[in-house]
Amino acid sequence: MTKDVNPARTAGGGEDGRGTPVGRRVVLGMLAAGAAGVAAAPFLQSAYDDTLGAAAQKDPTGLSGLLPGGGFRYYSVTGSVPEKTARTYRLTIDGLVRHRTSYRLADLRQLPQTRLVRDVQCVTGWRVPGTPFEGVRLAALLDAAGVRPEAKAVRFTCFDGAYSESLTLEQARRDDVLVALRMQDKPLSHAHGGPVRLYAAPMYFYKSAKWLSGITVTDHVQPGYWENRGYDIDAWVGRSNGRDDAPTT
Ligand SMILES: Nc1nc2c(c(=O)[nH]1)N[C@H]1C(S)=C(S)[C@@H](COP(=O)(O)O)O[C@H]1N2
Ligand SMILES: [Mo]
Repeated sequence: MTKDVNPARTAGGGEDGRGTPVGRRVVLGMLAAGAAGVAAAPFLQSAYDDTLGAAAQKDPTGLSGLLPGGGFRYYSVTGSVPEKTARTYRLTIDGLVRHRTSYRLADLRQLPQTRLVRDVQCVTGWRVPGTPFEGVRLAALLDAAGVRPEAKAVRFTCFDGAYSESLTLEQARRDDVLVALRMQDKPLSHAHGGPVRLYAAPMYFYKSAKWLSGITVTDHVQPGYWENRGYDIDAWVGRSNGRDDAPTT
């Protein structure tokens, strides 16, 4: 088993905010500059790099303390995310399926629910042991949609308008991959990606796309947001380029 740090991760930037001016650094710049900072964010990023770098890596948004159930860090690659309610939320399943489907929250709640209790592991090192997640098996939604024979992968999109993730079809059909409606035995809060997020239990938490709005069945894996920035596509905990022994950032 190797734990090589992918060169792209350190040289090209990563979830821990080093390197390329993307993601959390941009968020930091926007927080520092307010709404007017959106267009100028890449510039502000470098300006704030040195002065706020250390603090940014501890808590890039300053919101961690607001999250219930200590130990979690709030992550969003965008500055703010609209809230969706049971009335406005939709999850669309499309692509290489026989039946394009749109679920409301109530529809998802009526399907059989699976509860898993596993450790949450972020690729930057923090971990939250024994966290219950509950929701519908992704495999059940794929079966209901009728996956076409040429399909190979699944792409996930989010109503934050920026994040995406991917799984192979084989991974997506595992029984420990959920379209999660509950976390820690409560409805998923907005901060944790509610009302619905992906939960890919055996993989680093960046696979678990928050604010899930689209599931598209595809004929090849389309790398997700962090994967385009150097993280492994197959994000098995302990077997990919995440450092599960890394100090908490
Ligand atoms: N839409 C979206 N999903 C996302 C992210 C994000 O920035 N946007 N960050 C990922 C990462 S890196 C982690 S560690 C977890 C954090 O989940 P939390 O905010 O509930 O702790 O969400 C993952 N899913
Ligand atoms: Mo993460």
